[in-house]
Amino acid sequence: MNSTLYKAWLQYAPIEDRELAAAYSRQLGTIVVDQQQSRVANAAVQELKHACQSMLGIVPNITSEALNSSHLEVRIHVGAAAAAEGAAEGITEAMDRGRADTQLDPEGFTLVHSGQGQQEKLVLIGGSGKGILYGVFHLLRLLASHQPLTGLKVADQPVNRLRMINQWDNVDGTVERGYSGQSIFYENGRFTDNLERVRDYARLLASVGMNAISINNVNVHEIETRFITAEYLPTVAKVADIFREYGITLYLSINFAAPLHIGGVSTSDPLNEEVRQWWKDAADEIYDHIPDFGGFLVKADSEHRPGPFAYGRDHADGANMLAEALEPHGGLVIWRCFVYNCMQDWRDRSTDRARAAYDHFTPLDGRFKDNVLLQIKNGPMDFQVREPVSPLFGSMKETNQVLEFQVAQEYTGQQRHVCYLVPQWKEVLDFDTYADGAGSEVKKITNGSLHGMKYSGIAAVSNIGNDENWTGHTLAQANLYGFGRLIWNPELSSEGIAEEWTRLTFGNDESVVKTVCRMLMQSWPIYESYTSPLGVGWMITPHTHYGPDVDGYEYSRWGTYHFADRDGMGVDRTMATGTGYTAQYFEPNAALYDSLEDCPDELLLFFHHVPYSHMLKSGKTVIQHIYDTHFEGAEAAAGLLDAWTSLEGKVDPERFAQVAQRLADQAEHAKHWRDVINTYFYRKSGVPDDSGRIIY
Ligand code: GCW
Repeated sequence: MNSTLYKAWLQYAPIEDRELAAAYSRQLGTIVVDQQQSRVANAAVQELKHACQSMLGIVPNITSEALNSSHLEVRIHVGAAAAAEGAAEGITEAMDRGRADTQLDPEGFTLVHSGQGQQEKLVLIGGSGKGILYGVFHLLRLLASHQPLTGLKVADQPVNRLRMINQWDNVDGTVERGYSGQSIFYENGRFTDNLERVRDYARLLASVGMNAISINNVNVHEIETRFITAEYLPTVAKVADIFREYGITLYLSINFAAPLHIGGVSTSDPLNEEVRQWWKDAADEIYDHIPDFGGFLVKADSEHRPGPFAYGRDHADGANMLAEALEPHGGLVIWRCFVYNCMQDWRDRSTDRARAAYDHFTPLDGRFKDNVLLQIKNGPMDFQVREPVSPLFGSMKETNQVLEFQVAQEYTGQQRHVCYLVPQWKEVLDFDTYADGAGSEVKKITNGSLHGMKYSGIAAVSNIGNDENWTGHTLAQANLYGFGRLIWNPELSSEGIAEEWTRLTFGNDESVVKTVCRMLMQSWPIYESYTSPLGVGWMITPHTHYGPDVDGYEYSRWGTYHFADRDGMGVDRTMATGTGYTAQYFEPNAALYDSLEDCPDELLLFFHHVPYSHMLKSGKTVIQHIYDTHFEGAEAAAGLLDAWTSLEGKVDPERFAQVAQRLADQAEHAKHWRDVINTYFYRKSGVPDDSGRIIY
């Protein structure tokens, strides 16, 4: 496929500016590669070659001979100081960033320009083939956004070690919480024969620095349980090989009850010797096929999935058993903390789903093996449009932690509404947990620095499928792009990432760049304003999670309540009168959230039950806030369509029409949200709107 929709941010659009194109052609016309290139570095050079053909109309000459005329030199330099080698001027200075010192990280690179005229030289040095790969994509970003290479002096390396994407793809071809068509990996109960699209996905992921993928849903069904057996491993190995070429390590989600279901063992008890041996044999078999296999992603004792609880064991017992099997091969166990009681009675006020992960896991701190990482969702509930940060971050000082985001917009408009999530993720990463006093931000936990952890990182649920544009909504591509870029370096700004993506995706017309960036930056606040107010969450249609249904989950067993009655709404999670959830935070966060006066407005109803007349810091009552934000939000959604419409003729017709259609649907659906929410709360409270607008 060759459409603009398909190419996403790897458009490699021809560069019309002749002078610029001539300079790039001179600088990149010859590529000198050193003799012992790695396979990943080769893939990078091929990408560069392909991009040069597309952007500049030239086919770079690739050689291993040293040259005196202008060229790009690409080489790997393992371990030792690049500066000491005198490889490129000014390198030490350029490397003075992030975790960098004069040692070149295996995933890091330096890219330095020197000389002029026919003697120009660009030198790209990677700490390994992966460094070269990331360096090439950096270079290509510069080209696509028309930035000069002259005087360039870059040194970069990822801040987070594990940068992972989780596919929730099922072998029947469906994708759990997928909003972009069917799986690109599977169809009709088997792996797809055409892996070209998987290769292009690997390119997209690598281009933003991702280095790990799990390729099947965490809810592991019957056939998928067998992926770790000789029956499927040769095929899994083929997929692993494609990702390997782009520096991406493959993981599988496993079924904790596999020994029982497919192993002929009568139990899956993690302390049973036969079970332990079964997992060891399974691991040996996997590594015979995939020597660099990453490890297992595990959802256990969660939403009816099997786990150690069935045998009276705890999650450390379960995770450690798997870790022991993977350990001799260098594999990791990524164990999810999304564990809660999903069979709660709404009348039971003592059980609080928000408390669950912390209550389950903090007592186990220090008991997990070195190669176990706990994967924790960003918030204590489930990827709502607004939630506080999970209090588990920083609370387990002897346990490797991975943060889990959801790029798929399950609760944020399902890629039918535009909702650029990078600003939300940035708030999470910048959140100060105070685990070790001020300055204990979540980003220092994901990069391992706060507690000196061996393994750590960030994962996210993917938003792609086999729709031509990958993500259903073309603007949702920005979330996948943004996830990769932000976790490479959490110091990047949301605006900066939006701008990069827009230039790469739609070109450099300044009015397009400005308009699209503004739309993206407005989109999360807009979505929040016409959906669920003040951090209360949910209020969506059960199961599908799309569209408003205020009481949809109110009397159900999922633990997701707003407790609205005629007097007020919100969940009391305070220490004195509520569930005590606020006490799971370190001070001063605990006191901040616990206090009705100090709790930030946007999270008020997450932490407190208040009357509709409660005055917010904004100077409005809760009920008036609900009315105002819903009227304004629906209007702002219509404004997004207007903004996009102004770009007609500046964006290619295919993508213009695709986005216009989605924005039109969003504007309509936002009105629906507005009316359902306003009517509900008007009927409940009996309080009229100050401005006398129509509420049905
Ligand atoms: O968000 C909820 C989803 C489930 C999902 C679960 C999880 C994969 O609604 O579809 O299951 O979270 O994260 O495990």
